[in-house]
Amino acid sequence: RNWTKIKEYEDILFDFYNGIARITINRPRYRNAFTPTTTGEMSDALRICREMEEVSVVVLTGAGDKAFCSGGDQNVKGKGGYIGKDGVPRLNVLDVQKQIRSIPKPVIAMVNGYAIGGGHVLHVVCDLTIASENAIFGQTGPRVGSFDAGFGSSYLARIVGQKKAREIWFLCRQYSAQEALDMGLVNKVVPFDKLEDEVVEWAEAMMKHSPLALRMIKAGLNAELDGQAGIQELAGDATMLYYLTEEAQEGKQAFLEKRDPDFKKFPKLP
Ligand code: 2NE
Repeated sequence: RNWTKIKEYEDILFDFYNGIARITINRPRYRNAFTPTTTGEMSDALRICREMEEVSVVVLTGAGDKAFCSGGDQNVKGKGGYIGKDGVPRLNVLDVQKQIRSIPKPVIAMVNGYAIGGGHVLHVVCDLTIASENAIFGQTGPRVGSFDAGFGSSYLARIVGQKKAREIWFLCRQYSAQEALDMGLVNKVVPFDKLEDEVVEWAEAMMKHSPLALRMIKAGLNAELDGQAGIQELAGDATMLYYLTEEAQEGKQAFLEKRDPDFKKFPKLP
C-alpha cells in the first residue's frame, strides 16, 4: 500500500491511505512507550484527523513487531507526571484519550504486540481493536506505582465487566490475544502478517456506510457513559444538523433583516 506522509514528527509517524489516517508511535527501542513529546504529537495528529475532510477512519498503532505501546516512558516519570523537554510534569496522555473518544470518526487500535499500562488504556478507548496473534494485553500500574482510574478503569469495566476489570488491575497479569478476544476486549485476532490488511478491510467496510450515521452512533454510545461531556458531543451534533435546516437559517436571517422570524411554515413532525 502506498501510504503518504501527512506530517513529520519526532516520536510518531503520521500517514494516509485511501481515507485512512494512521498514527504510529515510533519508539520501538522503548517498546513504544510515550513521553510528553509523543502524546503532544499524537494530540496534534488527532486534531488534524478531526479537521481533515479526506480522513474517514483513524488507525492507531505502534512501530515494529513487538509493541503497540508500553505506556508512559518510565525514564521520564518524575514527581507529578511525565517530564517533558520544558521540565514540566504532565499526564497529557489523558488529552489523547479524550480526543480518541470525541473525534467524530471511527478509531481502530491496530495492536501489533504489547499493549501494556497506559498503552493498554489507549487501545481500550479506541472504538475497535484488531490484534495480531502475538499481541499481549495488561495493566501494570499497581506494580510500578501508577494507575488510571478514569477511562482505563470505568470504561474497561464496561467492556469486560467489573470482576474482570478488577482482576486486570489488581493482579497486573498479562493476557494473550486469544484471552483478550474471549473477554470481548478485542474485536478480532489475525496473524501478524495479515494485521494491516484486516484493519484496512474493516476501515473500508465502514467507509461504505454513512459517515453521519457512524458519527451519531459513536456520540450516542459515548453519551450514555460520559455524562455531561458525552451529552455535549451528541448535542453538538444535533446543533450541527439543526444548522443545516431552513428553520435554523430563518432565525438568523430574520435577525439580520431586522424582522420577526416566521417559524410557522416549518413542519412539526409527530
Ligand atoms: C512491555 C514489556 C512487557 C515488554 O517486555 P520485553 O521483555 O519484550 O521487553 P523489555 O526488555 O522489558 O523492554 C525492552 C526495552 O524497552 C524498555 C525496557 O526498559 C527495555 O530497555 P533496555 O533494558 O533494553 O534498556 N521499556 C519497555 N517499556 C518501557 C517503558 N514503559 N518505559 C521505559 N522503557 C521501557 C515490558 O517492557 C514492560 O513491562 N514495560 C513497562 C510497562 C509499564 O509498566 N508501563 C508503565 C505503566 S504506567 C502508565 O503507563 C500510565 C498510567 O498508569 C497512568 C497514566 C499514564 C501512564
